[in-house]
Amino acid sequence: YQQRGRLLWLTGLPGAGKSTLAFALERALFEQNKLCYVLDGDNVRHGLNSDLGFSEADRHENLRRIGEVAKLMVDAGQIVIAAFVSPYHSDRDRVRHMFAAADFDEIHIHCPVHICEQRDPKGLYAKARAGQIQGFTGIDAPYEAPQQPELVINTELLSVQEAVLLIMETMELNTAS
Ligand code: GGZ
Repeated sequence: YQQRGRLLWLTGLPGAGKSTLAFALERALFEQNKLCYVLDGDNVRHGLNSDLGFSEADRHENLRRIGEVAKLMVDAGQIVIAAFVSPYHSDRDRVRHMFAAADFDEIHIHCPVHICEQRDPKGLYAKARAGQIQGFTGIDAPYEAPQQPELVINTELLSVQEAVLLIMETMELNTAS
């Protein structure tokens, strides 16, 4: 079995399409017999990080732990796809610096906030607007867009299929190793 472990870090607003793309990418990689695994809020925040909320400090700790888990999985040879809002430069850069440059790619899943709010797949923007959730990213908590990501995917313009192909090509995931 030959595979280089690496981390693909998807960052973006809630509703931008991170998890959708992460799982579509995972499927495409499985089809090439690559070992990969998606880390996202649904499998991390309910277990490992169930003690954490969405304060700035808790987000830092959430992403610190995720970085450490991803590091172990990459060491074990996995392609890890991490899909987290990860709104602060500092957290993303800290994770970046845990990896060799060739093993880490930051992908900005970009979508204008008004489109994310229209999509509102979990109804959380509506709750934030109604004051039922405080500190919601994009409404009353900051999102610091990446300044030098390896790739920007605009999900307002690209289909899921187009986005997956662009990631696969840019990150050279179509090759055998
Ligand atoms: C942002 C929140 C919040 C607040 C709950 N702010 O669309 P979703 O639902 O599935 O994605 C969001 C997810 C964000 O968790 P992360 O672990 O990715 O965040 S971070 O990287 O900032 O630690 C959203 C939901 O959890 N959610 N409350 N206040 N997103």
